[in-house]
Amino acid sequence: MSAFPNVKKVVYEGAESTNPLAYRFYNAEQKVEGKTMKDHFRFSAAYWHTMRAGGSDPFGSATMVRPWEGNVDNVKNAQKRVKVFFEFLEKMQLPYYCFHDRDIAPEGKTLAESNANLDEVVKVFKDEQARTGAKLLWGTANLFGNPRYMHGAATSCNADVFAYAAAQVKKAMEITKELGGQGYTFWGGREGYQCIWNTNMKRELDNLARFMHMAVDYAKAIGFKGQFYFEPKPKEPTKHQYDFDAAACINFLRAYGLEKNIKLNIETNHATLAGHSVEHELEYAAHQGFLGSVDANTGDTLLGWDTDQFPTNVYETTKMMLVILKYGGFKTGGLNFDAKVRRESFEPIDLFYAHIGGVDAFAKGLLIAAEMRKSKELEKMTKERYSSWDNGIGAEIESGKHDFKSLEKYILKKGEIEPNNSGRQELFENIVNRYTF
Ligand code: XLS
Ligand code: NI
Ligand code: NI
Repeated sequence: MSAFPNVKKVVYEGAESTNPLAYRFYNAEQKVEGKTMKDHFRFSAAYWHTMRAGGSDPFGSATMVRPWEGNVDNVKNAQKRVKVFFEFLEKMQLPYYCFHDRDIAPEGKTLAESNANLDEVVKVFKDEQARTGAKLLWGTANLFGNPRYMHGAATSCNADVFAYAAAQVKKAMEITKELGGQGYTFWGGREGYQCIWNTNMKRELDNLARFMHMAVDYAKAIGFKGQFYFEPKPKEPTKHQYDFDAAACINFLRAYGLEKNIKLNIETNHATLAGHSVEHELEYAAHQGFLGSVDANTGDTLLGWDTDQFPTNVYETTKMMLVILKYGGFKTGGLNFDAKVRRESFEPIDLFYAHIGGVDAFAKGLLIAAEMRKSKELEKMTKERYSSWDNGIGAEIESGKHDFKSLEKYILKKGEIEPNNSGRQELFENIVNRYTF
């Protein structure tokens, strides 16, 4: 029984193709810089959006028509949904997926019931993984949906809530391990605050770190070898999320001794909400040694919230791929489409169009980035811009031979100086366009 009887496997047909259900640039086995496209991207679909987003918004209820959904969200219905998802992954040639515990199985009346529901559904995931070869990129726990998490989870003012969250993450890590998951992600959910008057910020942050240390310890205890990720996001749902951006997350991890165990999962729309670009966040995380994985989506410049749209902007994907290539590509992470179709795009076929657009935007971005790297044109111009550091006084400073006193002496002797050559920003931009169009 197929959920998508009218869709055949989506394959590469080349740039000239006008088939809306084909890839124009993504050719899984094609090698770029010595590695297949499949291995460069490690594309993943997000269970929460692809299977669970109904299209509701603050003004109206769900719009999506999903013929495979039953009337009640019970274990049987959840199991049926898993099969639909894997058919989708297969037809799209997506090798990975990600989930929250509560996306895949209904929450029960007690934790024990929720865990039992998970076990029943995980069985089907295991079978479908074996059948299709698709793999779990990372798992996570939903520590924000249930009203018990209204004040946060690990940063809750209530110790019982912290304990509940710990128990929930324990189980989420167990099923992630059972499914051979390659990572586990912490996204802050409600880890932040709305009002400073009623908030003990230090206590909340100390507890968040305590929580993550417990997770790291438990991974050791059960032999879970996957990579932990921390996902920055500056706002939504709380006014001040503690995981604001890459720099704030890295500071937190270092301050609490978690830097060896946790890397970052950078999301495009979260970067823009923080007032950064995604390439800034990627570059910042990567040069500090924290680039782990990417949640690929995009926001809308005219809307100020996390719209989680599919990425289609080739400029943006080119910039992202330039950073990812520069730092040697993904080791454990991948490109997870943390993106959903619009409320008005309510038919199942739209899930295909959306993911095809995202995949192809990245494939095209990779091809352009690789061309730019091959010619080294921009690299050379940037190197030239910093050339005063390559020898003479610059090289001496960088090798630690100077201090304020010796530099004063140097300048007194040298007299007035020239700042540098022109920054040539416009020329750089024109060169980028030459590769893009
Ligand atoms: C929400 C986050 C979330 C995480 C996983 O904005 O992006 O989807 O990726 O909890
Ligand atoms: Ni995300
Ligand atoms: Ni998001």
